[in-house]
Amino acid sequence: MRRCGADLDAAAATGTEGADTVLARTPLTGGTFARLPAATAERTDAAVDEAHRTFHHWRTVPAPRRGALVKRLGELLTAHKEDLADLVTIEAGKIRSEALGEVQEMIDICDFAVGLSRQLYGRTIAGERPGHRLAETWHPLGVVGVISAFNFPVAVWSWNTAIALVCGDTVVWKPSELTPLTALACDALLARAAADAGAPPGVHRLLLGARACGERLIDDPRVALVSATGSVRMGRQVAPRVAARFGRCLLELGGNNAAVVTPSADLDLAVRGIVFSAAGTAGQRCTTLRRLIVHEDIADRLTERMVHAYGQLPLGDPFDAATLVGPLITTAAHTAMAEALATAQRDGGKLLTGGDRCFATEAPDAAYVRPAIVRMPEQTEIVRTETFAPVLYVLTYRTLEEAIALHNDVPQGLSSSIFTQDQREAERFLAADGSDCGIANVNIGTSGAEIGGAFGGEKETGGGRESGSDAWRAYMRRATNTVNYSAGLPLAQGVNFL
Ligand code: UN1
Repeated sequence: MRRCGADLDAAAATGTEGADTVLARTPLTGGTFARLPAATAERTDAAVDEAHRTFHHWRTVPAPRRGALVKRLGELLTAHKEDLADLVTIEAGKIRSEALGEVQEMIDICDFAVGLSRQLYGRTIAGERPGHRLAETWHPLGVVGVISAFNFPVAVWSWNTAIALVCGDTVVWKPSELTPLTALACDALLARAAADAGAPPGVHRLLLGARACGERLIDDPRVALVSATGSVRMGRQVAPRVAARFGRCLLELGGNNAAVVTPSADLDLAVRGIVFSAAGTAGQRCTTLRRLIVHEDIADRLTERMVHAYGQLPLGDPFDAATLVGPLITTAAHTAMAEALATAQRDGGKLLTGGDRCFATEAPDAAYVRPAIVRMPEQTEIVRTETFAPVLYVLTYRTLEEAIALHNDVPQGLSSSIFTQDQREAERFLAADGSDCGIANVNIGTSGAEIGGAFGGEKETGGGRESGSDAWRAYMRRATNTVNYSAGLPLAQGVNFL
């Protein structure tokens, strides 16, 4: 077993976190190494104020010129890909390849947004009156408040920011308190891109801070859209507050993603897809595979192979090229995982592998934990709950109807997949009465979506869509235009008046 990187421990600062301080820390050791001033209420208001003032100019800049800013950002992200990936590993604990992948996701969304900056299409509509033209136009919306989580500390920001900027919006970003350095780096790169592209610096403001700062941001009536990624608990608080002032929300909350594995599945491919989705990123993606719904005839064979594959997963220092599983974000995440495993076992679940903590002596403040697989007799409450850690629950089914019912019988609705070589089964899973998730895949796992599709999910996942496809529409306001170029004034619906 390799040692985890403990060298940062030496640089770890002591001291406690207060409302006026954000600590830079690393899950590699659990140590802190810098203290940063948190945004005060005044700074939060000033940031929104500047973004709001800048919006009034930015919305008049032609969209392709706004695209030039995002193009420059993409170039800078490409130039600094390695450095940013280092920060992602240091602050979020991602293995090298996934950290690089996260930065690539940012570069990809910049490309997408640049193309989009020439394609913010409205449409003309067949009107019912002669001499009239009916059309719709998309206009910039306003200030977008972006609240992001630790697990994708930069990619989710970039999905929102790249799209918002080409849409003519300005952005105020409150990142997770756990990842302030990646946020500072992104903010600095965007500031440089703005200077290079001749865009005003106020298109983007960063707020490092804790809950109070986020609350002030979401309550500010000048923030037209709050795009928040995080837990269902957070979403439950944000949504009604924003709704109370008739603001818009885009929510990307918890997932409890499942894969159905049918008897016809290619098991070699399924095992690889399942292991990446369930144990990759140490189980800390919104899209992480948390439930495996396997046909009873292949359940023993598949779980045996899964347990074997889990036994081969190198756990340790995410900077080591051979490591596939890095640390959990905090020791509290390990506590939550241990509690979930205990509950599952009380419910009759059988722990097949994992759950044990490693390197506890070398790095007592870090949480290196072996990904776990638990075979469950049924879908109990703990299985229906998202635990943000690498726990995979295995359930069995007899008929596809039963599998789909089990699949959908959870409060969350983000991502899903089916492993099958039977086209009928695949199509059934993708149909209107199949998976109820925002993402439904065939023969790949639940995680690792490309940026080109709309990303998000239903039910307690919050209903928002970010990233590709036409998700940009959430960042704009739609105006319906009726233009009368005739000398008459016929009224719609045949109404006569005057
Ligand atoms: C998240 O976990 O919040 O599909 C985002 C994926 C990544 C994005 C995950 N592209 O797993």
